[in-house]
Amino acid sequence: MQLKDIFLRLTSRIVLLIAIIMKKIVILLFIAFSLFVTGQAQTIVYQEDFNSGISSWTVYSSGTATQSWDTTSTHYAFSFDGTPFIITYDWSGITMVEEISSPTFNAATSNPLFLTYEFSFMYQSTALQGLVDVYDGSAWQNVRTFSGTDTVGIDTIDISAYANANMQVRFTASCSGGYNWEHDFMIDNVKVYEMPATAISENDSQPPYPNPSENALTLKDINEADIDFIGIYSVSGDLVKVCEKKTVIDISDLEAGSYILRIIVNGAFTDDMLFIKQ
Ligand SMILES: [Ca+2]
Repeated sequence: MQLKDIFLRLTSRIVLLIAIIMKKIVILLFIAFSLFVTGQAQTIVYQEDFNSGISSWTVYSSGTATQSWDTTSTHYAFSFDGTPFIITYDWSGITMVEEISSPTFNAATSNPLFLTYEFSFMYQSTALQGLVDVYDGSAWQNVRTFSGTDTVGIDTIDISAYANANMQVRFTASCSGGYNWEHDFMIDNVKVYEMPATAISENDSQPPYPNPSENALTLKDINEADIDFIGIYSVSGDLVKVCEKKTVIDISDLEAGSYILRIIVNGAFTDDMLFIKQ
C-alpha cells in the first residue's frame, strides 16, 4: 500500500514536470515565431547582410588587441545562415574596444521603429561586453548590452524613441582584459524597419480592429470555438498576457505601447499582428 502511494506520488510529480517542460517549450516556440512572423507590412528603412563585405561600414579599433571587425562565413563550426557575417574576437586576453558603425540612413518616422539582427555573443571567461547603440541625431544611445552569458539568437528592439533622419547602428566589443581565452561577438542580417500602426476599421480585411485601441480588440472572420490560444507579447518577444479565447480581446489592463498579438486557430498560427494600446 505504501509502495503504491509512493508510486502514485512519483508518477504525479513526473507528469507535472513534463507539463512544465512542455509549457516552456511551447512558450519558446511562440517567442521564436514572434521574431519571424509579422502580420502588418514592414517598411524596411535600412538593412545589411554583409554578404558583400563591410566596406560601407566604419570600423574603429582601439586598445592593444590586433584583431578588429572583419567578415567570415564560418567561425570554427559556427555560422548564421551560411553567408558572410561580421565578427570581432580576441584570445590574447588584452584590452580592446572594437566598434563598427553603419552608414547614416533616414529613419525619420512617427511609426513604431524596430531594429533586428542575428547575433552570437561568446564571452567565455572574462570582461567582454557586447554593446548595441543607435545614433539619435546628436548622440549614441545604448539599446542592448551583452555580458556575462553566452547567447545566440535574433534580437528585436523597439528604437522608436530614437527615430531621426541621420540614424546609424553601431556594434561594439569592449574588453578590459583578463584570461587568455577567446571572446567572440558576431552579427548578421541587420535590419531597421517601421511597422505602420495605421488605423484599422471593421471594414478592413485585416484583424484586429480598431487599431490603435484603448480597451478591446475585435477579431474578424474567426470562429470563437476554433480559437486554441490568444497571447499578447511585447515587441521583444516576451509573453505579457494570455487572453480568454474570445473574438473580443480585453486589453484595458495593458500599459500604453506597442504589442504583438498572436493567435492559434484550429492548431495553426495566424500571422502575428502589431497593435497599439492607447
Ligand atoms: Ca550575411
